[in-house]
Amino acid sequence: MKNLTRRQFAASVVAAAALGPAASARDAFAQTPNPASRPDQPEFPPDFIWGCATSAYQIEGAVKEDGRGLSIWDTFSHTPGKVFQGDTGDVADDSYHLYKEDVKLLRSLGATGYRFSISWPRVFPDGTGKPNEKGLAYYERLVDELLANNIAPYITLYHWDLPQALPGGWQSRDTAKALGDYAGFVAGRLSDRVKHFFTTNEFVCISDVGHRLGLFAPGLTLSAAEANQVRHHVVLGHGLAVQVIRANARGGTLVGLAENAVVYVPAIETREHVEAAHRATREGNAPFLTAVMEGKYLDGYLEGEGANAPKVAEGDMRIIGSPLDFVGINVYQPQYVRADGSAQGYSVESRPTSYPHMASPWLFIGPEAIYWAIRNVSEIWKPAALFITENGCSSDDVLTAEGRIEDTDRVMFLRNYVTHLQRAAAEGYPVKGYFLWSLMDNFEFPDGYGKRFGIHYVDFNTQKRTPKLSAEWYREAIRRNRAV
Ligand code: GBH
Repeated sequence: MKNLTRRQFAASVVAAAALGPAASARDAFAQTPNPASRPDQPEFPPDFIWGCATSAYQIEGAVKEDGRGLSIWDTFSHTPGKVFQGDTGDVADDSYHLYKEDVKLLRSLGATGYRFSISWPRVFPDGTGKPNEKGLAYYERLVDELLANNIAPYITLYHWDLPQALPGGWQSRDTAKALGDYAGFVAGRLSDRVKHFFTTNEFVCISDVGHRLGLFAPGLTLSAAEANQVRHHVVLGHGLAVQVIRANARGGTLVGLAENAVVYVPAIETREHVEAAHRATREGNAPFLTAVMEGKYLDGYLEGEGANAPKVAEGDMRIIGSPLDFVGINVYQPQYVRADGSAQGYSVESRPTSYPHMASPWLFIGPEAIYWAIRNVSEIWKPAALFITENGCSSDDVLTAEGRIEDTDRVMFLRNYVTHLQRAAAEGYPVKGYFLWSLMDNFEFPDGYGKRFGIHYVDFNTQKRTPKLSAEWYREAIRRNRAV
């Protein structure tokens, strides 16, 4: 007993209680707590990166400054009816001017990493051709500010803001090459200070949500065949970016991607359902992550698409499958899967209408998704390293009269997801860092400013940033290097 701190003692009592009525509190005195569960003992590796994520169009504003070109999101957000209440990213969080303040927020959290994206049309206003030095200079200032505060920059090269000037956009194969050239240029200029680059963010949003569902820029509702070709161009662009980054960046630069793979969670953690989750992970992500990790499209995907399957040129798949240094996964919600003895071998469960979600109707709560994302991807493809490149939630945040935001639901969400992240780390999967989405409220694409994902509240009239309760929670988790 006298070797236990009060907190450890309390934890052992709780653990004993969980064993059932037979295990009395007195047994807890006698037990040596499992060292892995000691609250004071960090359970994440000592060099684990704790960060926040943002993206350029969602926070920067300053859309006409210093020679920036237009992106498809400028066009889309200014098209009536496309974004909630006609909101645009014209000003957003004005981070283009307030970036030093934003770095201070990161610093006050104790963050050791910051994942942000580069606006392609700031650097190449026309998408290709002559770079705009003033645009790049902004990112040099931001990177230097981060480094001066001991925060490692993690750069996403493409988070959906395609230069409007590129003819044909993602329907053109040339855009894949343009992405590679742009990414290689930026990495060549910044790799003296930046080690980690993500080529793209979320393939399916670029291709399907933008070109098939029409909910994101450029707002097209193409045929399946055309949309599948867009998918192919996007993964090809990723592969070219990997290659040109490697060719241009200094040695030691690490390249990966940030992908919202569908996360298949075994409905029950038994061997057969775990195997079903593996199969579903490969097949359900066939056009994207599976293609990138394996350098091929699964037969089942091509057969399923039939005449609509993408046209693949000689050599494309080798480019798409360019080896990566790490895989980043954005984790929001689970898909439950179970083995069912059918020809496919598994079924993806439908969701009862009572299944709980956060303020965004699509954001179903399933903290174990973060564990299974890491485990499935690790076991199937064995990447050298993984990052959780996004995780977080929307909440109906209310500023109280005292100026506080008691986002207890977001704290609940984060605490549970990070607990499952901790399980993955404790089991030895090579997860190297976690980037919370998001540092602050921002332009939430079609939801405009109507959905808040930040751990800092932003008053969009004054640009004042206020830490929410969740920011306090995150600071404590970072300080203790464990789920709290
Ligand atoms: C992330 O995507 C984005 O990377 C980030 O920029 C964004 O701010 C964050 O989500 C919060 O939304 O067709 O009904 O599913 C997460 C995955 C996929 C969620 C597309 C929203 C569109 C609505 N997203 N989905 S729906």
